[in-house]
This record gives sequence, structure tokens and C-alpha cells, in this order.
Amino acid sequence: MSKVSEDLNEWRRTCYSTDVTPDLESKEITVFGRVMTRREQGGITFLILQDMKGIVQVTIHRDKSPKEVVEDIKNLELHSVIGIKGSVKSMPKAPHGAEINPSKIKILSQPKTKLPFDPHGRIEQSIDKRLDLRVIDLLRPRSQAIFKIRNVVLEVMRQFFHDEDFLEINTPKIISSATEGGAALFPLLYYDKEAFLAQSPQLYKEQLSSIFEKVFEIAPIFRAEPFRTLRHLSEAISVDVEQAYVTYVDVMELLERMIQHIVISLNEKCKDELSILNVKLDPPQLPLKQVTYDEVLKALEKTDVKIEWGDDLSTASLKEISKQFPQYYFIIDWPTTSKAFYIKPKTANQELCESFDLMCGPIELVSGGTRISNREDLAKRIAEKGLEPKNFDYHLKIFDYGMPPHAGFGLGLDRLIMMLTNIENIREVVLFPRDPQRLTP
Ligand code: AMO
Repeated sequence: MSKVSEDLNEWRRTCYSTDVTPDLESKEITVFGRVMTRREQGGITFLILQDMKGIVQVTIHRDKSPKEVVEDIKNLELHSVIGIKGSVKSMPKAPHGAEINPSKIKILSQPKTKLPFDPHGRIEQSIDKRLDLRVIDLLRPRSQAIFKIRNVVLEVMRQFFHDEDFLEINTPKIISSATEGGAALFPLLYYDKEAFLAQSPQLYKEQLSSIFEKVFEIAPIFRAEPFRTLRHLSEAISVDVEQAYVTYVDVMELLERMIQHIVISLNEKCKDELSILNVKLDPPQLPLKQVTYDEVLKALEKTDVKIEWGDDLSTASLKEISKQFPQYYFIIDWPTTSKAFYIKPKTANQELCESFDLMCGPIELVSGGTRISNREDLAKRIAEKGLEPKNFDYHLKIFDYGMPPHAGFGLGLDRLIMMLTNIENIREVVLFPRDPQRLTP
């Protein structure tokens, strides 16, 4: 073991790994990072140090480097966390064309045990093994690429909403009643009362749209999904939007512009990450295709998959339909019975409602619609759905003080990232996923 000192003292970073280029020739710098590889060759030790921006080569000459440095690295383990002070030297073969010749090394942490898998190894470990040690898995270039893309998607989305004059809101995640139907609720004890984890910010965003008119929230939603699939989580991130004085047609237009903008921005800002993942993203042509629920059922008639009119579309039916629509498309005009109580039935035909799902192939990314803005109609729908109207008093009374017509949607961020990174398992695109079998790390 080499000597370890956790105190930074006067040590501070002066540049990142990727700043070490021939432009800094002979400059004295300080870098920090993790030792990813170590190679010995004829009296020279090459270390590759990884930091948040990338990698840099550190070269130690047994004869020329300071004795202290040569001594310090003798027993340096892989994955040690170190600081290096040294000078930059052009080296065409090194990453970014330059290396560091150290004058001082500070070992901040040495691993105590060997890693159970090599994050840079050729063999892809199972997702469960990687998730058990997620932080180490995040050293893999593929994992880093996914979360850098996710970060840019969030940044671009927020900017998009702000440019459209939306206000970002934060609503409670401990709530007193269901919004999306009773089955998938996580109950909890709130002091001496029963409470639940929020399935969606639906009622709050509707109420707030009556004042701020255009609101959005990016936050967790909790669903007690009883099954383990590649696209369901117990805790997911939802991008919720609500807007006053518009209908579902208007928010669909907003949504498709946002999706197109995200794809264009990723192509500009995440070239390296997309190439690591081997993904080519074509910006969708607008307007996106729209199919009605009835057209979907008609198309299914030619297949073995049967759906009764009024039922939700099963996984098998969506797989069939996606053969015709491999990319983004809307399914519109759903039966009123298949959607949540707050979705507005069409005035001319109450059996259908003003709702949509945005699909990408067989995966539902978004659902939304025009909302009921009249108290009596809403109370009636709550009762029809078998929910307890008393539980919604706090919501219904707001409608008595004036409620503009409004519409909105909820977009599953994790599912969108799956689509943009071409990843099959939703757990890959979430740092610490939660599902019926996983509550740690
Ligand atoms: P919905 O229940 O369809 O609608 O959810 C909206 C979107 O959230 C994502 N999603 C999930 N992602 C991962 N795991 C889950 N268990 C999960 N559940 C949902 C999906 C889905 O399309 N309040 C309405 C939205 C609205 O009308 O504004 C709602 O919650 O991508």
C-alpha cells in the first residue's frame, strides 16, 4: 500500500483531463482523478487517469522523475483516487496529444478490495450485477454517455418550456387521494393518517394552470406496478405540462415541437455520446402521424390480437401496431371509459374523449388530453370511475372559483431516454432504479 492522505490541504484542480493538450506545453498544472490503467514499459510507468471530463496520460520515468514520485507509485493500486502536480509535455500518441510528467503525487484514497467487475472490461456484465454496484458501473463509457444525454435532454426541455413562457412548479409527493385510479398506489403512514405517494401531479398542475396558465413540473411519480417489465418502474420521472385556454390539439402541437427540438439539440450537443452508443437520431418530420383508437382496432382485425372496444390497448396490440408505425406517432380519440376521470369527453360524442398517447414504436411515451373544467361533470366522472367524491373535495371546490378550459400531458422521461439512446431496459437509463424486486442501492 502507498501512503494515503485524505486532506486536500492546498491542493486544488487547475484543469481537467481534457484540457491537457499541446497548447499547455511546459505549463505546471494540477489534476485529480481515478487511476484506470497502469502499464510498465522499460523503466517507464504510464497511468491513465479518468476525471469527470475524460482521460489523461501520466508518465513516470524511473530515472528522471522525482524519487518521491517513483516511490509513491510503486504500490499504487488501480482505482486509486489521486492528485497530480506536474508539467505538460506534447506526446502525439497520448490522449489529446499531451501527457503529464508529475513532480508530486497525492494519494487521496486507495481501494481496499478488488472490484467485482472491470468497468472497462470487454465482457458485458448482467444488468443486475451492474446495478448492485451502480457507481462503479457509471465508470463505463456507455453508462456515462446515457447519463450525459439524459442531462442534456433535461437542460434542453427546461429551456424549451421557459422560452414558451411556462413556469416550473413543485407539487407535493405525499398526497391524500389517488389521481390515476386506486390500484397502483403506494400507501404510507403520515403521522396518524393514511397517505399515498403521488402517482402524478395531475390535480395540482390543473389547479395551478388556472392561475399561472402555463406550468410544468419534472419530478418523480410513484406507481406500485405489480409486474417487472422492461418499461415499468415503481418510481419514474414524469415531465408534466398543463396549459390554460387550449385543447389537446394545441398541447400535441407543443409536444411534437419539443420532441423535434430535443432530437436536433442532441445531434448538436451529444455527438460523442451518441457515437459511443452507436445511435443515429433522425429528427422527426412534423406534424407527427395521428391514428385514431378506432383505426387501431380496425388494423388489429387483420391480426390475431383482439381488443374489445373500450379496453386499453394491450402490449401485444401495440407491438402489432408498431409494425406499421416504427417511429413517433399519436393515438387519438380514445374511448372515454379507457381514460382517467379528468379527461374531457367529446361534446358531439360522449363515448370518445379528447385524449392522446404519444407512442414511439410499441412504447407509450406520453399521455394527455383536454380536461373537464366544469365541477359537476368532474364530480360525475369521479363517481362513475368508482372513486370517492369526498376524497376530491379539496380539488373540486377550486372549480367553484373559476376554472379556465385547460389541457396538458405527462411524459415519461425515462422512457423517452430509452428511445433516444436505443436502450431496451428502462433500468439502464435510471441511476438507481426502483422496481418490485429492487429497493437498493
Ligand atoms: P400516465 O399514467 O399515462 O398519465 O403516465 C404518463 C407517462 O408516464 C410514464 N409512466 C411510466 N414510466 C415508467 N414506469 C411507470 N410505471 C410509468 N407509469 C407511467 C409513461 C406514461 O405515458 N396524469 C396523466 C398525464 C396527463 O394526462 O397529464 C398520467 O399520469 O411514459
